[in-house]
Amino acid sequence: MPPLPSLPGSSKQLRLYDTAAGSLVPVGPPTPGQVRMYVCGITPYDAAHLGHAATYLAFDVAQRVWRDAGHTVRYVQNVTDIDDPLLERANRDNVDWAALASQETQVFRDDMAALRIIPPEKYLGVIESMESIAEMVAKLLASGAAYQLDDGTADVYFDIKSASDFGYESRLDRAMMLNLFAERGGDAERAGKRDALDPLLWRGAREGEPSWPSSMGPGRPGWHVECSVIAVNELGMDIDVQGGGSDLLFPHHEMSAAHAEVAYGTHPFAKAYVHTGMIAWQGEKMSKSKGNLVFTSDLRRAGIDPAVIRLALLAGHYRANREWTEDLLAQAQTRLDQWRAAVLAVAGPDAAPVLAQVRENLADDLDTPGAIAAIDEWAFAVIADPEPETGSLQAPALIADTAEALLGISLR
Ligand code: 5CA
Ligand code: ZN
Repeated sequence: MPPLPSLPGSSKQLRLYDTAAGSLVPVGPPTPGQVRMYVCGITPYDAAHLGHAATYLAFDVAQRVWRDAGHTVRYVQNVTDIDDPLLERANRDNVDWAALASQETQVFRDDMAALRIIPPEKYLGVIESMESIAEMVAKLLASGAAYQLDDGTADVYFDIKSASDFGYESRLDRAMMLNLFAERGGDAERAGKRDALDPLLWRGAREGEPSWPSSMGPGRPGWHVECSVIAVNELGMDIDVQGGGSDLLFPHHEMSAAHAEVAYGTHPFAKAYVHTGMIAWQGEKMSKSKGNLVFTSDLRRAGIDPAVIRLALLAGHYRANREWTEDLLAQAQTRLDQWRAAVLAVAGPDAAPVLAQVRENLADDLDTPGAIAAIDEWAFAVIADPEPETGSLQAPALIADTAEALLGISLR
């Protein structure tokens, strides 16, 4: 748990862009209470890259705003510790898939800690949640919302027509859904499915693949159902935020919400569906499958202060698709040096308006560039006039606390 200084006053109600509504919506109660958030975790077949870091940072800033508003935050994340990409990588590299998963999960957790990301109360793996996942699939099967293929595989699919308002989260047309489904692991062409978009819920055991017992027969879960089960088991339905990168909107988040809504007969799965933009490098989305990656752990090993990485990523808005550059890192280093130098001053311009501005910016859909600009302005004023005749003696400490509590940047 990173240090979280308390600040005078409090943040106002956070507004975030909800993909399902297509607009900003208030998230969390208007007065101090509880916020429940589920964010999709990593598939640990490779080290975490800066795209992952950017996504978890966005939800970290949200959590900081909620805490500053006086809320308690219940936050859970899964770990996709069994899935096709993990098995494929383990096979390619001739390593044990379970060892690979636990090793990369540890690197990820260390990265998150170094970046001062407030950890979720639980990281839950698919394997440790297997019994509940199998129960959920069995329940969907028993209710007729899922069906088992009779081609000898015993694979189970979710019938998307059982979800009365399927598509409400992503609001895409069918052609677009089919495109994304094919691009992101779906099997539209599979014979025997009721609808090409029906997603896999349970994959019957295959030769050479790990499997777990269930009432459907031995096998392992499809991807989307793990997040429905882990989220609902830990946090219940009608959570405040389901979060992740924009690459998860369809089919993953749409399907996770639909599974849970159909299984529990209540609606919605989440009050707000929040999606971060994609970090690109060398012109293309950073992705494990493409291999154009900058790893957080490599930057750390090269001696780069994690606060610089954090500041570099926060310099862009979380919803914008944006390019990672060396320049971004250099600018963040300069900024951090300036901020650290400025808070060493004996006095500075009143910091209360800066805190108010940072809060205003962050409550407005996490405008971190705006919040950073507010602190820049204060720091430039101090650097321009380090020995002001009038100035607040409390200001440097309040600026340091503001940066630490709300942006996770330690200036001391
Ligand atoms: N385990 C699943 C979710 S259940 C998964 O998508 N894992 S992941 O390792 O591929 O991605 C973890 C998170 O990082 C997801 O929220 C994903 O949307 C996000 N992410 C992946 N690549 C990028 C990127 N280039 N920029 C921003 N976020 C990204
Ligand atoms: Zn997920």
